[in-house]
Amino acid sequence: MSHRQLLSGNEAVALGALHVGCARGTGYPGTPSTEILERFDELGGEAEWAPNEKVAAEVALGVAFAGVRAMVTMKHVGLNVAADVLFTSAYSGVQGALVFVVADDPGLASSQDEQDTRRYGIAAGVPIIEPADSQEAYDYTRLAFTVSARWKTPVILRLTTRVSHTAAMVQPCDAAETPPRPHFVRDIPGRVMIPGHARIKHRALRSKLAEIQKWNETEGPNRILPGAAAVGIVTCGVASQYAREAAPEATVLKLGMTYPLPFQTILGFLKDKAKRFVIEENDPFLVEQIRAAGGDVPWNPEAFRMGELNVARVKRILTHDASPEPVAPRGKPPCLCPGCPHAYVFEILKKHDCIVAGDIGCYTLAALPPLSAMDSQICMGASIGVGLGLRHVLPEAEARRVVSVIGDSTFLHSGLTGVAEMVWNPPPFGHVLIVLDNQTTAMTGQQENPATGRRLDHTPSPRIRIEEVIAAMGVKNVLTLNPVRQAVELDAALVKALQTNELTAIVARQPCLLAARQIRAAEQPSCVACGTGAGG
Ligand SMILES: Cc1ncc(C[n+]2csc(CCOP(=O)(O)OP(=O)(O)O)c2C)c(N)n1
Ligand code: SF4
Repeated sequence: MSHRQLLSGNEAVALGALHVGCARGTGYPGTPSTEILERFDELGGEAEWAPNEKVAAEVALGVAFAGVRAMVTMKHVGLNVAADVLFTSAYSGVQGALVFVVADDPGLASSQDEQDTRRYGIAAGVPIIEPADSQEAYDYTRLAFTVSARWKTPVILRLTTRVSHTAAMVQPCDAAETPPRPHFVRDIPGRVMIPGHARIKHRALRSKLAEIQKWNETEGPNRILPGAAAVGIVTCGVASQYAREAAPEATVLKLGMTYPLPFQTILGFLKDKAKRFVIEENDPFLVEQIRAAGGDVPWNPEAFRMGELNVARVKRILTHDASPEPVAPRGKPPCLCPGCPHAYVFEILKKHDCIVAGDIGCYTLAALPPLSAMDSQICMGASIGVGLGLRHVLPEAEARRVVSVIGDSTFLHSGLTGVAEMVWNPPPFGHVLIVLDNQTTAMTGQQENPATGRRLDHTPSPRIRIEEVIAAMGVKNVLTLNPVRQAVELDAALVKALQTNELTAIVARQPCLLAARQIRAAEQPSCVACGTGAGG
């Protein structure tokens, strides 16, 4: 008998994927999903960070086309980047199995929006499975692979922050599955999605979904937790835990597969209940569908669509308590670490009153006081396009102050096409791009990226030189400067660039303070091993 283990939901997903014979895990870091692939690697699984979520999903799809099992991990906004792959892979289907593990962030603990991944499942026609705790994260990961392999379709395993990060006991299965052997079977009409093929595959997808729905009615991971007949709660994911604690007397229908929904089961459950509720985190995804199917369930007040739920908030829903919710005490605002190399760059940008089209990373904290030196941040890679847009239309004096600022990981995630735009459609007064290369993906916990020269497990890989790529794409003036030791030169270079009508890119390279030791150790292991310190 395997030992019970204390695991976070993310760790349980990694273990489940390993035990079900997942041949490769791919992904791009993003809270709250990041630890899944790191754990999968530690457990001996084949894992890689890809430059972005779209590429990660494409690699995983290729693995699944080879007849074996693949998972791709990301945070909710990552699925926006990978959405093109999601939608069409639902048509092509897979030969082996493909699970999109997507972690939502209700309450925006660490994200730029609060979107609900389940909308993607319904839009793309991809089944969704939602665990409520670590045991289910383990079990449902296995189930997601099984459903994917059986119906040859991608499946979304939707996690939320509390499920991903809360640790609970997990009883793993005794027998790990023997993975299938990779083998390519040609299927041109099935995988080349020209319109003639795609029309047929769309019909096939709808038939598959109808079959999966039937299966979900009878064999799906849905449970009725008995209680008093008067109150019926339909729920899923972590919200089911809060619902049970808030109303221990209620009868609960806990749904494990939330698309396609088992409507007969749900309507049958609701039939004899005097009071009916739907408790779910984020959007009214279940409510909308149940009402559309004829279920008489109330809308919850709009306030409960935002933020995480908890037992107290669920009690409010159940008692129709519309009084103002207590305001949580304000925590200490986050800030750049003292001595962070990013701060040196933003001091200079602030000094020259630059209009900064910013991006996502640790450096986004420069938008907050005391620096207050970033003017926009929308999504990964947007700094370059937004900066160019501003430069195109602002009056000269303002246009010349616009600078796009992006981190190294973000640049390789989705900045390259911004540079293509900059070279292709340059604004009349040129543009200035600053890449903050701190040689790590600091914000999500120091993951490697294609410019660090190391892979997910920190072993060496070819390194992409950002300045060489930018120069090769046609930017005329490309400089690399150390923002800490060459702050004066950086200041002068910026002033000069703002005055020309040319394109300038400055790579500001200095390791993140917190990652510097590991970077030195990885680059000069012998110095660290002998205790003299890197470069000493
Ligand atoms: C589409 C998408 N994927 C992932 C994330 C999570 N995320 C935010 S910033 C970031 C990368 C930050 O690295 P870098 O640009 O090198 O800046 P640093 O934090 O090192 O300063 C990641 C992975 C996100 N916000 N959006
Ligand atoms: S973790 Fe690194 S990049 Fe982030 S604020 Fe601290 S020093 Fe700067």
